[in-house]
Amino acid sequence: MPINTVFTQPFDDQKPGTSGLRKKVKVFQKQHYLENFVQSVFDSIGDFSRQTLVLGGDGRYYNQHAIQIILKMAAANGFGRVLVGRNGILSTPAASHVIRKHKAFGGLILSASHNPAGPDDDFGIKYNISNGGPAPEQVTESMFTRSKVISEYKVFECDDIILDEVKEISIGDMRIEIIDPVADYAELMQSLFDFDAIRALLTHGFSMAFDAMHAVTGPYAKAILEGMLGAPVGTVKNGVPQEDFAGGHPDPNLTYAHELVEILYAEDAPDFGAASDGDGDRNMILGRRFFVTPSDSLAILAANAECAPGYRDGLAGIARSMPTSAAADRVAEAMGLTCYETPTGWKFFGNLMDAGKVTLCGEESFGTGSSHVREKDGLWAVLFWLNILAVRQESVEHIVREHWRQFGRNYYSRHDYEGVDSKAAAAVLQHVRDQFPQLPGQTIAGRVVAVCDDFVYTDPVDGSVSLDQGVRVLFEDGSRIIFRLSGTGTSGATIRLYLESYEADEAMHNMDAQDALADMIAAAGAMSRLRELSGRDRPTVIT
Ligand code: VG1
Ligand code: CO
Repeated sequence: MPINTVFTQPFDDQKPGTSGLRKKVKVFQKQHYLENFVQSVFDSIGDFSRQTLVLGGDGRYYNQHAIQIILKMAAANGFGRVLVGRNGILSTPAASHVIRKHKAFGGLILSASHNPAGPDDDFGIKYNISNGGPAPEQVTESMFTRSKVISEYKVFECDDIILDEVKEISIGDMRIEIIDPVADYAELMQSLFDFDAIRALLTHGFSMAFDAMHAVTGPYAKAILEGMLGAPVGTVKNGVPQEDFAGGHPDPNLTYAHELVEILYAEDAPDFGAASDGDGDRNMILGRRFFVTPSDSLAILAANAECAPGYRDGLAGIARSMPTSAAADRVAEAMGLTCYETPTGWKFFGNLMDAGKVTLCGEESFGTGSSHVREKDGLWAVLFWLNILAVRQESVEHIVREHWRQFGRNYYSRHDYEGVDSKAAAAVLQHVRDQFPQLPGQTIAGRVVAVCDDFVYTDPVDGSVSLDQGVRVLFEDGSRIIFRLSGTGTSGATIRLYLESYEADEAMHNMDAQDALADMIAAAGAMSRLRELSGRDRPTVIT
C-alpha cells in the first residue's frame, strides 16, 4: 500500500482551547502543521483500527484542503471507514448526530465557529469522541502532549477525492461514504418537534426570518424551514455557505447579526427572527422588536419543554456554564430539578448527559442544546422556540415577560474586550484576584460581596477537576461580576466581563440591561482597573 511516513518537527502551540485548535489559516498552512495535529489526535485516542471516523466542517476557507489531507491520513492510520459530508460540509450539531447514529469511533470537525474566515482569518479543528461530544480535557491534554514530541506522520498517497455527490469509494483498505449532510439531522429534528403544529403556524399568518450569515446552517435551514415546514421561500436569508462568509463575522448577536436585527426592529417586522453561527451550533432568538438573551432562552425552553414531543416526558436536569445567568436555576428549582454549573465550553456537559443527569444545557454565548446530540445546536433551538410559539399562540415578547413575572428577571450582560495584549489581560484578572481577601463584606454597587474565588469545577461523574475557570465576585443578593479570558481567540487576548443582577419586582422589569447594570459595570471597571491596564475605554462587543 502506498503509505508514506513523513518526518516532521513538533510545534509548541498546538494546545486545544475552549473548542478545539483555532489558529489563523496562515498558521495552519505552515508545512506539516495540520498533519502534525491530526497525527497527534490519532496517536491519543486509543485503538481505532477498522473503526469509523466522521469528517466534515463549516465550509470555510481551507476546509476542502484539510478534508483531503485528513482522509488520506485516516486511511494510512488504519480507520476502516470515513463518513464525510458532501463537499466536506457538516454543521457541528449534525456531525455530533452522525457520530452517534452511525456508532463512529469519533469525528473531526473543521471549524473556527463564529470567527471570520478567509486566507487571512481563522481555521480550526476539533476532535469529538464516540458520544458525539467534544473530547474532554484529559484527551485534549494528551493530544497537546503528543504534539510537542511528534516526529512523524502517516499519509496515504493518492489523488484528491471528489466529494460532490453521495456515493461510496475506497482508498486502500478504507471505505469513504460521502453522505448527505442534512438528511440524518433533519430526521432527528422531526422526531423531537411537532412539525405539523409548526407547519400550521408558519403557513397561517405567522412570519419569520432566519439569517444563516452565509455560513453552514443555510442548507439545513432551507431544507427544514422552507422545505419540510412550508415557510415561504426567502425566509432563510444569506443561506448559501461561502468560504469567507461573505467577509462577515457569523456570530449571532446584536452586533454582528445587525442585518437580521434591522429586519426585526423595522415597522413591518416579522413575528420571529433567528440566526446561527459559522458552524451552526449557536442561536440568537428575536421577537418583533424584542431580544431574548441566551440565558433567558435556556430558562424559557426548560419551563416550556412539555410543548415539544421530544421533551414531554420531562427533563432529567439542567446544566449551564458558570457565567450563564441563574435564570435557569430558578426554573430548575420550581420543577424540582438539579441545575449543574460547569465551566465554559460544551465539553463539560457530555459526562452529565451521558450519565442521564441533564437533558437541557446552555451557555450565555448563544449556545443551547440537549441530550439529542452532544453539541450545542442552533437550528434545534429555533425549532424548539417555534414549537412553543405554535402551542402557546402568544408573541415572543409576551412569553418572555410572563416568564419574568413568574420567576423574576436576571438582568444580564457580557462585555468583551477583544485583541488586548495578553500580559495586560492577565494583569486585569490578577488585580481582581489580589483583592480576594479584602472584598467579602464590602458594599459595592449597593450590594454586599459574599464570596470571591477562581471557579473550580469537579466533574460529578468522573471526579476530574478543572482549575482557573473564571474570576468571580459573588454578592449576597445573587448578583455576580465575573472575569474570564477567552479560549477561542487567535490573536492577543479577549477579556470577557460578565454581569448579572436579579430583580424580582415586576415593576422593574422594563429597564434596558445596560441601565439596570450600570452600577455593576462601573464597579467592575473600578475593581479591575480594566481601562488603565488594557488601554481600552470601552468594550468591543456588548451582548
Ligand atoms: C466561547 C464561548 C463559549 C463557547 C465557545 C465555543 O468561548 O464563551 O461559551 O462554548 O466560544 O463556541 P471563549 O473561551 O472564547 O469564551 V463556538 O460556537 O465557537 O464552537
Ligand atoms: Co459555533
